[in-house]
Amino acid sequence: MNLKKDELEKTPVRAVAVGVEFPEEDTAASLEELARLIDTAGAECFAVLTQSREAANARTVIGKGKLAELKDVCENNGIGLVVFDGELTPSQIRNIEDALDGPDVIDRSMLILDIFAGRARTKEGKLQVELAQLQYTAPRLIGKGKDLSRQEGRIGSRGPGESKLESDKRHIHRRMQALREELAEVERTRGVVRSAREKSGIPRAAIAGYTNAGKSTLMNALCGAGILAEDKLFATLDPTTRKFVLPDGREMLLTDTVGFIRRLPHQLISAFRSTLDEVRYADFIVVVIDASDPEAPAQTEVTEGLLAELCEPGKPRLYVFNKIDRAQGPYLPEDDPQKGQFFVAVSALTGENLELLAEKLQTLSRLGSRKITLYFPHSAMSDLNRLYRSCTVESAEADDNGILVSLHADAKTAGMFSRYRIGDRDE
Ligand SMILES: Nc1nc2c(ncn2[C@@H]2O[C@H](COP(=O)(O)OP(=O)(O)OP(=O)(O)O)[C@@H](O)[C@H]2O)c(=O)[nH]1
Ligand SMILES: [Mg+2]
Repeated sequence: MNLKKDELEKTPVRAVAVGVEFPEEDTAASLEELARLIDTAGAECFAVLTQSREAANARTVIGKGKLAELKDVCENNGIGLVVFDGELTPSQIRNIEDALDGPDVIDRSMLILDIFAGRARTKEGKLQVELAQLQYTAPRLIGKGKDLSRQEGRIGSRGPGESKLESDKRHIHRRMQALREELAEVERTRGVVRSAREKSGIPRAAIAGYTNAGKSTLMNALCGAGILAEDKLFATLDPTTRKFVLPDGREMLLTDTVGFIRRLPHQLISAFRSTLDEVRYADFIVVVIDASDPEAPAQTEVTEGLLAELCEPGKPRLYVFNKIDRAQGPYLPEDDPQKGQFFVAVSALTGENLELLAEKLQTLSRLGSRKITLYFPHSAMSDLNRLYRSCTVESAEADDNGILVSLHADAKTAGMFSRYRIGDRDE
């Protein structure tokens, strides 16, 4: 593993991933993912170190022997960063840093927060990431504060350390409050846009799924959205909404969202609330799955777990098994309209089966809608114009006294024009 000196000089930050294998837990996939996260953060994952244990060592997570081995690896290979897969307490970080005497020590959550910080582009994204980072840091500072306050009464215990800590804490809490207020403002704007969309009656779907599943690529293929899609984790942080024209000519809105991952720090979920609300307010969800990844079942489980936190149960879903250009034809369950579950296998990259996907989007966008027939007398032309602006009228016939139209409408639109209604039937 020893590298020549000139090779060392070329490499910026070299990292080691460390994981503890507890009995009956599959840590291999999680560690592989950690290595990719390190790469995404701009460092190089030089080695992965694991130790099988019944339980974590309270002081240093891994045992003495393993820690010595880690120190060796670090010293011999110019390692600047050590990332633990599990969450570390502040005192564990201190203990491990003391033992290694050199590299920075962080945990998976801190790494994810760092990636988000580097990727946020919009004002909202930046505010959300900063809030998440402070939410992660604040209790840790408070934790240290407690350690110190226990020493109260001892001579010299009220040193500059503690008062600096107190002022840090106050500063952090003030900043968090300011961020929450700014975010509330952004959320209000988002709410206004959302309610305008709601009034328009256009069906809306959110594209959700594990990071790197191909959500943005799919969105680009469908809507020509020009969103950055790349082979990196968390390429997308800020949601983008675009129109998609369904095969029957009607329009719907698709929103590309931030990707999910195992053990996403909950501070990020709460800070990204307004972004993730796109999922809550969508009429249905397009769940993109990387069918070429052997981890797909576990990733789908993580996605479903997060979706359950974010929106009401039973919201209809279209499961898109993506990347079939490099996967063995995935097993595709039958559509179940009763449960609101639909399935399709596509390649967002080659465009294979995207027409079929569009048909399914059409079916889903009509769920809960019914065909209605309305008759507008000539005196009600302004209402008819309003209808034309918000819905796609499927047929129209004029007679001497007015115009007869039929269309697919959801309950809200049907209610809005109910006085012109002359009959309808369920789809
Ligand atoms: N072979 C193949 N690669 C694909 C397909 N769809 C997407 N990819 C690749 O998968 C990688 C991730 O794609 P993205 O669209 O950025 O994935 P995402 O789900 O938006 O990822 P995040 O925004 O990071 O959550 C890119 O390198 C894409 O080119 C596909 O159908 N086939
Ligand atoms: Mg994306």
